Amino acid sequence: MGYLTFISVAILAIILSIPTQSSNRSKFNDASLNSILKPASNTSTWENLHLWISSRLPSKEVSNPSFLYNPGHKNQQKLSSSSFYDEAQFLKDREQIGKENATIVMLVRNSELKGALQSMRSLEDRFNKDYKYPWVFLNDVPFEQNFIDQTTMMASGKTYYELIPKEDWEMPPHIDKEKFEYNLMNSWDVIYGPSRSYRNMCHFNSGYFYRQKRLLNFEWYFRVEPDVEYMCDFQYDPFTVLRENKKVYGFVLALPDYENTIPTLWPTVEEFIRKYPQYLHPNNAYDFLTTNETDVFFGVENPTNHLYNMCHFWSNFEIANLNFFRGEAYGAYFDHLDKSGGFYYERWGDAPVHTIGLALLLDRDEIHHFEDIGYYHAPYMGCPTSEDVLMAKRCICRDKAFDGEPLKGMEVRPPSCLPRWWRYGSGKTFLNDANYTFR
Ligand SMILES: Nc1nc2c(ncn2[C@@H]2O[C@H](COP(=O)(O)OP(=O)(O)OP(=O)(O)O)[C@@H](O)[C@H]2O)c(=O)[nH]1
Ligand SMILES: *[C@@H]1O[C@H](CO)[C@@H](O)[C@H](O)[C@H]1NC(C)=O
Ligand SMILES: *[C@@H]1O[C@H](CO)[C@@H](O)[C@H](O)[C@H]1NC(C)=O
Ligand SMILES: *[C@@H]1O[C@H](CO)[C@@H](O)[C@H](O)[C@H]1NC(C)=O
Ligand SMILES: *[C@@H]1O[C@H](CO)[C@@H](O)[C@H](O)[C@H]1NC(C)=O
Ligand SMILES: *[C@@H]1O[C@H](CO)[C@@H](O)[C@H](O)[C@H]1NC(C)=O
Ligand SMILES: [Mg+2]
Repeated sequence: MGYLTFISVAILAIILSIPTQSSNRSKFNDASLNSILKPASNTSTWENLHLWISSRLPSKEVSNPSFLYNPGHKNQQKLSSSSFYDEAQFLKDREQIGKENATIVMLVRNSELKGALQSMRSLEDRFNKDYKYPWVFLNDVPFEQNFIDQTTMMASGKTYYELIPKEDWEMPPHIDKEKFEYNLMNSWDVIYGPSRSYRNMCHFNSGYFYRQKRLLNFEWYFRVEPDVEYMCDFQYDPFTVLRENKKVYGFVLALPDYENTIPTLWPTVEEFIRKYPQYLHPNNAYDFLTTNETDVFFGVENPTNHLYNMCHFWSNFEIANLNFFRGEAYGAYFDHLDKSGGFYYERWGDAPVHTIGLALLLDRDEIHHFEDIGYYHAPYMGCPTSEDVLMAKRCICRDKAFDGEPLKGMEVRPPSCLPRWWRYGSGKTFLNDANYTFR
């Protein structure tokens, strides 16, 4: 047995002996152990463990733990159905490899643990295991210990669990409660209309996620939802691609929204445009948002009685720069919308709100369509079409939705807005245009 192996095994024995002395996690004699297993709600399990372990182990072993579960290992403890998992497993090397000032972020409920794990597994396997970007989890109620434990184990990078302050989540005081209740009760025909929490969620995702304290530490975010799937290997760092190509926002799918969720959104946007013309970018994508044609989507009539054609980037997937949202222009835009009350009197989604803000306030060339990522959120999917790309990136594009319904790519089929983006947005371009010179 080599010297280093001996040390590792000795440390293993010490570590394993501590938790196994008791089957009740909340009853350790050592006060510091109790604090690890019942962390203060404002710190993550990972941070507590890291602090505790790093104060006891030589740094070499911490960065290269050799005590993960291995049935072939001589000193492996015996497992039984009542064995509690070994907290030392949290101790993998979570040092970030990716070079960007970036994090993955998921707003999620405790009840969505399984869906969260499935999305995490997919993104870790396809992308993040090679980069180890941290994960930030946001919730309007405290995360349960089980949620923290399982998602921390699924992550390759560090994990942070944040409680959203009440004033960032709940209805702002200027909303007329009676009008709100009345409209809520009378919105059965609106998708997610009668749900209070859905309105809080859309309001939060429109104007508050980027102000959360933990996210102030980062410049870039990758938004992830429970129950989504990434269907190709990334093979590159999308944060780097956006930064190097001077992009601010990246999307995969673009679709029209339901008219009855946002009856007064566009008139409110027009007020904003009149009031703050200085914030509009001269090379904006206004023409992507508006349609003065009767024939909009492959023969589908424009359903609206105003110029907005309902097209939006599907915001359950976003890779973007937080500083855009934290900037003066978006701030003025969000405040204007928020004051109108439409997030609560109607059921404005964060997708059209983000999209209109992006399309008006940015140079349209700062918005990037990721055509090669392969992404599924029920009921739609976007997947590469080139056979070469599909094979090189080991894509497995779904052909059935979770419910068994046939599923086809949503990029150019009705009612996709992507063709509009190519025509009126930033066009259909290749990032490495320089190498495609057609004569
Ligand atoms: N913490 C918390 N997260 C929420 C709440 N409501 C929604 N979310 C999260 O917000 C995101 C969007 O909610 P979804 O229910 O997926 O809404 P959606 O994508 O429009 O609709 P689906 O088709 O059901 O996916 C998801 O990441 C949810 O986990 C809530 O009340 N609390
Ligand atoms: C663990 O300890 C707590 C606090 O002392 C106690 O309430 C709980 O019943 C114990 N659980 C088991 C399984 O012994
Ligand atoms: C967590 O809360 C405790 C008291 O509740 C406080 O002393 C500590 O500074 C907080 N830690 C962080 C990282 O905010
Ligand atoms: C990351 O970005 C944030 C927000 O722009 C900034 O405050 C922070 O200093 C940056 N961190 C690093 C390491 O550059
Ligand atoms: C829309 O088209 C009609 C008829 O072509 C034209 O008169 C009108 O000015 C257009 N409106 C806008 C806002 O472009
Ligand atoms: C284009 O090709 C040249 C060499 O042929 C290479 O150095 C360069 O990195 C390529 N540019 C891009 C954006 O791929
Ligand atoms: Mg969703």
